[in-house]
Amino acid sequence: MTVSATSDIIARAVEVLRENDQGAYTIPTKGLYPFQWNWDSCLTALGLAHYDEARAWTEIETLFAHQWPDGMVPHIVFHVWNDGYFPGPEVWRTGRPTATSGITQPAVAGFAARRLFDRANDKKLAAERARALLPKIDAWHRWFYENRDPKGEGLVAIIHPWESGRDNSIDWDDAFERVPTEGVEPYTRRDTLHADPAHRPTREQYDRYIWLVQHFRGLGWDNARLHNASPFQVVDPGFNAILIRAAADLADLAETLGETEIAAANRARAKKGLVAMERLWSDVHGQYLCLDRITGELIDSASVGGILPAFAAIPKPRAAAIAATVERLAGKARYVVPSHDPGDPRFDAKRYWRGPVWLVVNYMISDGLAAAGHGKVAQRITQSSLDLIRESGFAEYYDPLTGEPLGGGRFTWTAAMVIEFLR
Ligand code: 9WN
Repeated sequence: MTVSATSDIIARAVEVLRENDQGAYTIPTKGLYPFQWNWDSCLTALGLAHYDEARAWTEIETLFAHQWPDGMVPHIVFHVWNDGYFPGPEVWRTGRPTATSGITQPAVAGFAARRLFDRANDKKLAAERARALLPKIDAWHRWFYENRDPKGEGLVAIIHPWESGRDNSIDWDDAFERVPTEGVEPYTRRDTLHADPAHRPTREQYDRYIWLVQHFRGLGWDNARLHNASPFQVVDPGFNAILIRAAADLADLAETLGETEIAAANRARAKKGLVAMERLWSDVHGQYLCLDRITGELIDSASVGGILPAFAAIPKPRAAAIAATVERLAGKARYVVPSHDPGDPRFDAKRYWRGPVWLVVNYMISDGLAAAGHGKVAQRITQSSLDLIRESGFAEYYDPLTGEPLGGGRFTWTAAMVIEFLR
């Protein structure tokens, strides 16, 4: 790409970020998602840092200002009233001073904080802001292992598909069958007003999402009880790998800042998690798989959640096998990395997390593969991502076969990732 083409795309990406900036936090996109989302914000901070380092730190600080007393960082913060999204605060009813949801999302904050710090031009500012965030991110990591790994196995479970960030992935289908739909209070979806219903989760899936919310609400959002009381407990390799990478990054950052206790605790979490991840490996698929904690069985579903662990310091042969898997996928889809293997009959090129390409996931996979020495495959992922932007703009997700833009438009984290890819 020429220098002027690159600076033109960056300028357009910055425009998207500014458009969705609410001052101290950024919304994912107007209309569809009018609040602050957890992992969106942390990844968005990387894009913000490109033109305003202080504002980038604020993005993560605002999220952590709404951390729960037990350490959990909620997946949505409802800063201001807006009836454009369902389920809103009146459904969650978590009783927080500023309304929040009651579940969490992938723990990218530790990774983002370290990356912001490493790249900072203003090291004094970065050290100050990072030092204040360290104990908060550490408390979140501790929360995960205390509340979502009750037997101390080194792997945490999600108790709601929304926690994974990959809402309607094929990974959840079988486990989701156990979630009833009786007693779900009547509701009206808002997402289908903003995006094509054929590209969104189904009505039946929404019933189950809401059943779980009502169930947890009935337990007073007491995290000490929710894991064991949930009919849905899935150990997702992508989710765990992000937490492991974040723990390792937080350990490095803490060491640099002389916070040795935080460093040691996170180093230990990452080490234990990496060993435990081996249980999720599948030679047949050349990637990791989810584990259904209730049945104790691996879930036969080759989704991008099992490729995402390239983001963590997994063993070299595992990274090599994942690189080969991505190359294999590149033979089946014009744009990588599809969120599900197109060879699987359950693959759906346009429906949200059942096939489409998402740039945030591409970013994490290519970052990990590059670090593991698979620069060519990482480059291929970057190229696909940039081709999608050039051809289809800053969409929420894209059809991996045609490149068609899908879901919400003018999307914040897509724009932030483009800035990252072009660095
Ligand atoms: C539920 C905001 C979020 C992302 C998720 C994505 C989608 C929400 C929804 O949008 O989820 O959290 O209502 O569909 O799946 O990854 O964080 O962009």
